[in-house]
Formats: sequence, structure tokens, C-alpha cells
Amino acid sequence: MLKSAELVKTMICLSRPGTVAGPFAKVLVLYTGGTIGMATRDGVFVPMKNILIPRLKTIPIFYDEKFANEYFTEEQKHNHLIVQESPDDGLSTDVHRVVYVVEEFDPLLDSSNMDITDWSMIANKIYSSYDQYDGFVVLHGTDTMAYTASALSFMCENLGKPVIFTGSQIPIFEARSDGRDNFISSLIVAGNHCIPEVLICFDRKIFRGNRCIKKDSSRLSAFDSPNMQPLVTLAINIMVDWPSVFRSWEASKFQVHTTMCPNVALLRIFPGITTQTVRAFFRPPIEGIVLQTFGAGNAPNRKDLLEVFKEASDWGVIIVNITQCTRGAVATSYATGKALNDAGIISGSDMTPEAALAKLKYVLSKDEWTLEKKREYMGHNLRGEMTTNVEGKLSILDFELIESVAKTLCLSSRDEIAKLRESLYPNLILSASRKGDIKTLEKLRQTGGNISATNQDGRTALHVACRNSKLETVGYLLHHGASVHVKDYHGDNPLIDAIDMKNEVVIKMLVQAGAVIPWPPIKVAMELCSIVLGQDLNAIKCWKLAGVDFNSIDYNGRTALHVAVCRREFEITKYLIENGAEYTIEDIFGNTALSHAKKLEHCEILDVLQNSMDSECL
Ligand code: ASN
Repeated sequence: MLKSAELVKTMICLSRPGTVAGPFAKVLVLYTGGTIGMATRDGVFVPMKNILIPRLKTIPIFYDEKFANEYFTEEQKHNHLIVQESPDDGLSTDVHRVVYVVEEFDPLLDSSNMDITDWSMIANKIYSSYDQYDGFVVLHGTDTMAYTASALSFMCENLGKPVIFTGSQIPIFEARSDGRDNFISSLIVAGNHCIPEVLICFDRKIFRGNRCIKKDSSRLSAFDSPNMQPLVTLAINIMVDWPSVFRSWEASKFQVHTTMCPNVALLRIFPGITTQTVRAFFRPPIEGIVLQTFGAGNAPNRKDLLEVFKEASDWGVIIVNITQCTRGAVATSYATGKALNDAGIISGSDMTPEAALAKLKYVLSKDEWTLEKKREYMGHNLRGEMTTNVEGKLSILDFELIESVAKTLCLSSRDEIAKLRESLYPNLILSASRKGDIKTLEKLRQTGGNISATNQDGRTALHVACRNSKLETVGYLLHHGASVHVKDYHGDNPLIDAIDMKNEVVIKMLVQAGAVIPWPPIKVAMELCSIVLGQDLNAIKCWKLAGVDFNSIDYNGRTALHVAVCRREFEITKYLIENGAEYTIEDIFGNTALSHAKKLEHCEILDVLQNSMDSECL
């Protein structure tokens, strides 16, 4: 993997890993504290200075000693480490080995002791070394990791490189530590996958930092991202969900905003909460409150409470409503929720408390913004922290295509983007349907996409799902109101696609949803005649399931049965007869299926016709 020993030496001599191109990735590790580097003193875990790097050097995956002895200077050996190269580590050849530098904070902290000053320090460190590294790993205690990651996501403006927070539940020096896996995974991803986000890596998943909560104090899967799938899954392969990666809309340089407003609080509503308690929260110098309400954003519909909220909001306190539920978002579907909205409270959608607090601190500290702008921005998706489409609003940031087209066309206003969406969404919906990607379909639908929208050929997602036999997608579309009646430019509805694909299950689903064959009888008859010619009994059965009339006649007055008898197709004849085909229909030449059978002296077929005659007589 090494390009050449010479190149490596040059890199090390420069002592600036960021300047070297080639098969190495450069990662800066900011070690702030937390269990990962703790040891026991007097029976309790405490962060210990200067032990992490020496101990890492004794763990071969974290330190390739042979390489270091050969290429690192004595000075560099102090804090430069290199991930071990291993032929069987599952890394593909395009994954680079990682040279990393560890900077230990002083003092090292249990994360419960961290605050805004520490967040700013991390932000400043990233800023000052930004150009020299491919990515950043922050070793941090788990207790407040979601708070720090949320805060950093806002403090880092126009971030273009990965910043991955990680830590552990068991110190890295212990045999069963989860820290080794979390740390090595973070290093490899930070060095190799340019995800321009603040992330949390834990238990083989990497989440968007501002979507995380610490959900478990004892299990190794300590984090969850209840309203969003992980961005990276660390299995045999490293799978990045690229379309979900959030990217800054501004084509500006990376910068950090390190001031955060401290005057915010989290108020969790509970049954019977008194007005005095609520009033106490809203006393100066408070500037922002995250209100955690019941379910989909409801609070007691009490005049006294609403008055306090309204008064505070009128003074200029920004109040953001989020749910107490772990999963889901606030909405205004209940009168109790709507009353909050009317009192000037901003919907926080599906933000976590950690993200809502961090965002409020960030927005309130933006002195250059007016109060109106601050309020407006609290309701906007700034760093992928919230889903702004819950109430049918538009959030198209997730869709790379729209984002890049919007950028290319220099579109920025909501109206312009809405127009772009109108023209692109149908194709995105059809493409998701073709792939059977229900998740994306749902996202598109929730963001205002018309599930029955047509493409240039008049085809809908349902046409496409039927054509591609995507059973689940057909079910999803039907259950979300997709029309079974839309005809494309050939006059085909989705049922024709399903028949064409001979997918009996899909045909049944469509028929159950009210689909009917859209063709005129003459076209149906011609099709049936040609199917008989092709001896395709299965296709005939599919047409039957779709509700076809086997007595439809073509331009010569002939039915499928005429053709079946003439062609001596015994099985098909039998099937047609058993399914309502009449043998007495005369074509324009006066011939019936029966007369053909007699002329051809086809005994078996005559028997079938005879039997049917007999049963008719009974
Ligand atoms: N108390 C520790 C901390 O947050 C917990 C941990 O890291 N697992 O620093």
C-alpha cells in the first residue's frame, strides 16, 4: 500500500500530514476525556493524564510500531500514531491507512463537567488545524456527548470534513472495552469518507450528532438516533447512506462560531404544573426556552399557562416546542398543540432536546440577526437536525439531485425551489418506485410529492412498480392513495403493466383497489388472439384475473376462442370455455368456434364444446 519509503519519509519530515498526497489519510484526534481513557482511583473511574497515548502504543491495531520506528522522528513518536496495516482487516484497497495525531486536553474531563467553554475549545482546535487533516475524531465522555456533538454541529459553519465523536462505556485498556472498536472505526471513517458532518460513532453505527440521544447508561449500544437512520453502518463493508448526508447550502469557507448564548433552559411540562413554576422559568435573563410537551406537541389547554407563554414570547423570549416522546415530532393536529402555536411558540419538529438547546444557544448568540430572523431560523433545518416537512412542508435538502440542480441554477428562494421540485419530483418518485425504495417514496410524499404524479410519458409510480413487480411498493402506493386509473400515453393503466408482467398478486391487488382494463374491446380481443397464437395460457389467466371479457371481438368479429379452436389449442380452448367464452359468436364470415371445430373434426375440442352445451342444457 505504501507508495514508497521516500514519500513516507518526506511526509514525516514535514511533520504536516495534511500536506501529503498518497495512500495515507490524516486525522486529528482531540482527546477531551471520558471513560475511554479513564482508570480507577479510590474505586471510581477518573480521567488520567498522559496514559492514553502510551497505552495506545501497546495495542498493535492503533500503532504500527515497525512503521513508526522506521519513519517517525523521535519528536513525532510522541503523538503521531498509525493504524496498523493488516491484510485481513477487511479494508478494500481504496481505503487508506490512517496517520493520526492525538492532542490531549488539559484537564481531561468527565463529560458531565463540560460546558460551552469546552465546546468552543474543540471548535477552535478544529478550525486551527482544519486544512492539515482529512478528518477529526473527538474522544469524549458519553454522558454529554450528544450535547457537545449537537453544539459543534451548529458552531461549525460550512463544515466540509468529518468530525466524529466517540468514546466508550468500558475504558480502552480493559479486555472487554468497546472503545477499541469505536475508536478504530472512527479513525478509518474520518480518514476515508468525506462526510461533512458532526457525527457520533458508537457500536458499529455512525449517527448524525445532532440527532442522537444517550439512551442507555450500561449497554454498549449507548446511543440512538430515534428519528433518523444511521448515516454509516459498519459491517463487513462500511456503508454510507450518501443521499442522507447533510451538506451546507452555502458555498462559503469553513468557519466556527464559538459564542453560545447561556440563557436558555429546558422546561418539561407535566400534569398539574403550576403557573408559578412556569413563570420562574421565564424570568430574566432567560432568552430562550425549549418546551418539552406531551405527545405530538400538546400542553394543558390552560389560560394561565398560555398567558405566560404569550407574555414571554411578546417580550422576545424564543420558545421552541418539542415532544417528550423519544420518537416522532410535534404537530398542530390537536387543539392543545395549536393553542401553543397561536401563543407564538415555534415548532421544533422532531428535534432532540440536546439539538434544540444547542440550536437555541447558537441562534440566540447571532448578534447580527434580528429577533424575527432568529425565530424564523429556529424553525428551519440548519444542520439536518430536524425534519421540517412533518406538516407537509418542503424539505428537499436531503435530495442530492435537487440540491445540486438548485445550486447550479443559483436558486435560493422557496418559490424557485418549489418550482424545481415540481419538475423533478415526479421523476424522483418514479425512480424510487422502480427501485422499490419505499423509504424515499415516503420522504418524497411527506415533502409534498404527489404519489400519482406522471412523468413525460404519463406514467406514474404505480405503473413503474407494477412493471418491475415491486410488490411492497405497489402495496405502499395503493395504501397512500395512488390512483389505479391513470393512463399513460399508450392508454395503459398500471393494470396493463401488471398483466404484461404476469404478476398475479399485483393484478389482484390492483383489481381489489378498483382497477379495470382500460382498453377498448377490439384491442383486448386482438391482444387475446395474439396470446392464443403464442400458446400462453398463463397470460390468458392473468387477463382473466384482471376481469377480461373473453367474448370481446376483433376487427373481423373473431374472439380468442375462434383462434384457439383453429389452432387446435386444446388446453386454452378448455380454459376459455370454462371461463365464459361463447362458441356461438359469429365472425364477419359467419364462422363460430363450434363451426371451426366441426370443420377441423377436432374430437377433443368438440367434446369440450359438447360438454359445455350439455351443462347449459341442464
Ligand atoms: N461519565 C463518563 C463521561 O461522560 C461516561 C462515559 O464516558 N462512558 O465522561
